[in-house]
Amino acid sequence: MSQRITITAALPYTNGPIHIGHLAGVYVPSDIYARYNRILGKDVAFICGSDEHGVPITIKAKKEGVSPQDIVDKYHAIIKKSFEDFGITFDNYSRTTAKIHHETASNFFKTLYDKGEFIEEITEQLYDAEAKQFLADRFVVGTCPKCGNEESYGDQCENCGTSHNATDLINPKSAITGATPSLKKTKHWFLPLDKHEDFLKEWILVGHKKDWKPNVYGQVKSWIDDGLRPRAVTRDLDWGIPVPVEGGEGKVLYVWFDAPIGYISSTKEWAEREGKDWEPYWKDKDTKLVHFIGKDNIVFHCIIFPAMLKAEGSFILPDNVPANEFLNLEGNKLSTSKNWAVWLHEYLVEFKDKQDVLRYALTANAPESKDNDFTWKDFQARNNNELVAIFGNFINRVVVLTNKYYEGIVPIPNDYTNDDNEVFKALKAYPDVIASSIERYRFREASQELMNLARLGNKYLADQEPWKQIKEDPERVKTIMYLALQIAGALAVLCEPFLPFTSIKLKAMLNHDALDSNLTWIGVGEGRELIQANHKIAKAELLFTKIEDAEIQAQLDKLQASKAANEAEAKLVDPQKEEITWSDFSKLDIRVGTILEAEKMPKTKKLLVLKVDTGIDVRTIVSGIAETFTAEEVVGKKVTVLVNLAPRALRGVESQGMILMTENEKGDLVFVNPDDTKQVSNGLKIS
Ligand code: B3M
Ligand code: ZN
Repeated sequence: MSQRITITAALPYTNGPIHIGHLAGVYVPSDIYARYNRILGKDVAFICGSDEHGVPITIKAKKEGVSPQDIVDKYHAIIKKSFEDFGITFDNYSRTTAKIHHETASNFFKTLYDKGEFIEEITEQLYDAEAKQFLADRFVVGTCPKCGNEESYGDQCENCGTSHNATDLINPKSAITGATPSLKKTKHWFLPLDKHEDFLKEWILVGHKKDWKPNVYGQVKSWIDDGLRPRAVTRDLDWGIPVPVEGGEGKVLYVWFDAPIGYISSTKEWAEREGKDWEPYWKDKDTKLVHFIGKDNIVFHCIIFPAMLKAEGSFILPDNVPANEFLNLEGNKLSTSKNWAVWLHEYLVEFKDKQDVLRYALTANAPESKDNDFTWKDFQARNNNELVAIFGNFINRVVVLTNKYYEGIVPIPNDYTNDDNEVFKALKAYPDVIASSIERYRFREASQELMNLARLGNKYLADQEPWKQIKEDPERVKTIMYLALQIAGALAVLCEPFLPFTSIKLKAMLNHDALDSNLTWIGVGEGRELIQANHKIAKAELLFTKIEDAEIQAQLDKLQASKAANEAEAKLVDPQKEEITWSDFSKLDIRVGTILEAEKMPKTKKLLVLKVDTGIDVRTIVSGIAETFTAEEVVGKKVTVLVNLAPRALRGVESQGMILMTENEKGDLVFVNPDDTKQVSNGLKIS
């Protein structure tokens, strides 16, 4: 029986579409791992689904004036499609609103309850009297007791990753009304993490010291060293899985209690569909369980979920939790609310059929051991200098020349030279080299080894120059082309986990279906004949195409526009100025006026010199509006004028007042006009 591996990828929250950060951090590495293990014939269950409970979804629904169900239906469909489009090969993609999940999570809770694994306690929780609701999780924001971040959520600080209780926050404020919450008594069930401390220490700090990534191990160790405390696993909310025990009416399971159980229910759903038994995938101690997550999820997967599984008693624990750090975009943190992101569904419109390019760029630059930056320039370079110039160029030469010299029929090789033997030897080593990196969750390294194999092929052709030798020594060229075809075959197989769409295309070019079964990962490593002499390959097709500067510039412009919109929005919501008295206000003399004349101030970009009828007099006002308006278009305009502002000289012209203006989101100036539909005479006071 082949080894069984259960691979889970963090369930994305369905409160928005997904972006490159999600792909780089979790879904591409887990997909590489799943594909690789399937290629080796392992019994893989690659599991994911939408995380459809939790406060972020309720908040989004409130904002849009729709129901939480509407929100999760919408984003579940978008996210699922993005995964399919990028070739993420989940065996099952479920959702936590599914009936099977509600039942599974509910039963899990009941089992722990019946076993006496919870503490039931009435405690004081944060309450917003105005909104008439308890403030759990993201409904409350305050200062993190550990790192001082002023925008920590009730259950977790996104700055330092600490998971805490909402009542631990310093200066808590309701995210709904902004009010300072009061305390109100309510009953909840707590998982006593302190009770599991010894087991967690033994299991992780002793058992996984060597094989877990240092960033994961370090975080877990620091939490354990800080001391673990009971954590509430229920909430006073109305969106979620109802608490299934007496006294649980009106309460739901904490989203981080139900979500990881989602891995189990998704496995069940898959097994039912496939006619399999789900239990060995979660209960057989020979099964290897691996959780792929982002670093903000470490505490839940390394402490809370294992404690739950242990308390339940019949489940295995993860063998590894290869969490990634964060990906930034062009030097700034990825942000959904600020639209600082590359959305997967938009990428595919702009870079049609270039899924593998993004997969490759994100893997080659994956945030495996530290936060990393995605830049469009790097993306372009990965495509143009590596995928096109090395991988694509090599394959194109091999396939074009084989067609040109031999009408696509693989030639029979002659004797090998020393160089040939060296290349054969190097080729044979690649499957193990790449496998070793993948097994250690070093996907960047693995992707670079794959590119090194393409480099080997490219260099071999460049050194041997078959296009020169074809006249003088056609027999030698047969050997060269035969060997180059073996490298092309190896690339077709070894690139599959990383570049699945390319692998399919390349296999089609090599007419893979008509080959015997040597062309496999194992076959390459054993030095078998991958592409036999006399086999006929197909015509060349381009695997990759160059990405032009203009395409990259368009992406940078798009980000620039997001930045400008954010800045404008930030301006719109400038905090209120210091309070003034009524008498302060009454000092301002604001009148209706009409611009009678306008001309550009010589040698300036911004200034117009205006003659304005204020009803009191006709006076000169110098106004910095020339970048938005021409002199002609402002003449005749009714405007609002502050008339008693002390005069001041601008470029030698005395300005006797100020025209009131504002700036829109795009940064254009806009007149604050008196209502033009009514007759307003010059000189009328504005108060
Ligand atoms: N939905 C958090 C996140 O998207 C969460 C993961 C759940 S995995 C069980 O970051
Ligand atoms: Zn913090």
